[in-house]
Amino acid sequence: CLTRKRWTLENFDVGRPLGKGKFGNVYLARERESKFILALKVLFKKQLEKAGVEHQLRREVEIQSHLRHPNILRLYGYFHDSSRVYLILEFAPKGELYGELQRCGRFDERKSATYIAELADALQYCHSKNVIHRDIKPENLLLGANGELKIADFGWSVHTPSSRRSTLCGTLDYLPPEMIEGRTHDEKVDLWSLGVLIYEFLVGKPPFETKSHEETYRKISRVEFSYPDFVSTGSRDLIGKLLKHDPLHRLPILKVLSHPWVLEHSMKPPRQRKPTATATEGDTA
Ligand code: AK3
Repeated sequence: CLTRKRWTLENFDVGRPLGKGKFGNVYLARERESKFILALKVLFKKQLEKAGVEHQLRREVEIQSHLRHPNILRLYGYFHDSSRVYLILEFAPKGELYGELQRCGRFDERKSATYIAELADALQYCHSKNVIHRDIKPENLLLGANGELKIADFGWSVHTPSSRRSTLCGTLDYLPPEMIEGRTHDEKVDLWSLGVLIYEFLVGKPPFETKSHEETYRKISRVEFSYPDFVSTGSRDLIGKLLKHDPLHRLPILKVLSHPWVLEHSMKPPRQRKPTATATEGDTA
């Protein structure tokens, strides 16, 4: 049982590092008593204080404790010692989607549409609980044992609506106009990021990527991007309907799930379908 118990580092055997981050690394770990395999993210209190993000971490833990979805990485709990905070996380055996994209260069339509369907399903669930992730990008997407997508790192997530202007650190590539311009925003920011991701899966790089922050900023606020020839009409239609400057004009998340390009190429079976009398295990037809 990973809940209602006080954890300390003594409870875990810590193994190899799985990844490095700005505030600390994540390690493979095993709970000694149950032998349960998990991931342990170590964050340094000094660095969290210096960056003034302790409230975000508290919010992440609070938000994550209410989320249960096959495509959202579980955060089981946390503990701390004098210098560090530890997040007890579900282990994603196939690692970061970012790494897979680097290896492949870009994904075919089948793989892209499958990931997008999983992502849209998870986001639809988050939005139904008034949670927006706000930091959807390949680095924050992990892969489960069967290659299924898992959204991770809710460190930037909030309850809607939000007008918070926390300092934007890192890349602007996945952020919508209303966020880079510091306006109020809602769950429709994740729709924009979804559009950026479909493009990146299919092309191998995000649509507004440039060498400079300023140039990327300008391209985002003008929604200035183009498609290589090999990008299909169907995927262009979906990307175009998500990368709209006005958040109200973006395709709603449920319509992403039922978009013809997603339905045609996704390998993910539609959810919430009950088995019928004619579709049982023995059937081969
Ligand atoms: C396999 N990798 C919040 C703040 C600052 C599981 C950080 C694997 C992995 C894995 C977070 C996170 C994360 C999940 C994924 C960890 F204060 N939740 S990171 C790489 N490979 N399996 N997990 N990686 C703050 F601003 F809020 C810094 C966070 N939060 O990092 N949360």
